[in-house]
Amino acid sequence: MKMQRGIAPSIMCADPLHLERDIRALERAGSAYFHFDVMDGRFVPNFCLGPDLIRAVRQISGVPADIHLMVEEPDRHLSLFPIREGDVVSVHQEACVHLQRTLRHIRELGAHPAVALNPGTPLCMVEELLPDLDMLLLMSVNPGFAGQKLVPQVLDKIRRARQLLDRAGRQDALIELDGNVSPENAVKMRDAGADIYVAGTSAVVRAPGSIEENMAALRRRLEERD
Ligand code: S6P
Ligand code: MG
Repeated sequence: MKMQRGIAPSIMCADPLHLERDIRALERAGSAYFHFDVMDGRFVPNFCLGPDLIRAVRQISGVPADIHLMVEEPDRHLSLFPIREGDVVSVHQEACVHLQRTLRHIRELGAHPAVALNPGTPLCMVEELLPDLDMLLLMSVNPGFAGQKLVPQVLDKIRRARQLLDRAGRQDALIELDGNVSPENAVKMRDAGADIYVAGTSAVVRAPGSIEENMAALRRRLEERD
């Protein structure tokens, strides 16, 4: 199944006491993916979500999962996740010693393999692996917490990432942006070549306004061309 462009709301930002309500609203509002942040308290200084929560969400929704593993040695945990065809699983370059093997493992499990890069990690760290990945996840904040400010250098990095993928014949591979994706920043990210937008507290989930209104407003901004 081909990967799709669009908005991937961050489930970490949903209201844990009203998770089902938020999931249903996000599905109705046309989420391309649900973005699940998995944190181990080591690779990042926080803990968050896990396979059981993803499994529970899958019982009430068919929206594909976008699993962002912010964990050390992700290979040890991959088989715990309820992966379906069409899902995408991102591992951090900074957390993998044998990254090509990890990407192959993700593909064998039936998901699209993706590499996530911290704001400080240069694109050349994945240059050899462009044939093995279907998506690049460019972090626009340092991972670990919602509600942070954009690291502005990422905008130029998006442009260079697109060129790198195109030159390698990977026009089909997509670029996802994660962190402080406000409507204003999303437009700049789009102009630089972004395809998938992780929408958290800056735009959709736990932002002022209802989930439906916020998703519609973000989509309108992304579709407007000036
Ligand atoms: C951060 C995590 C993200 C957050 C997202 C929240 O480590 O990977 O996916 O959930 O950044 O959105 P916002 O708008 O609060 O930055
Ligand atoms: Mg994330």
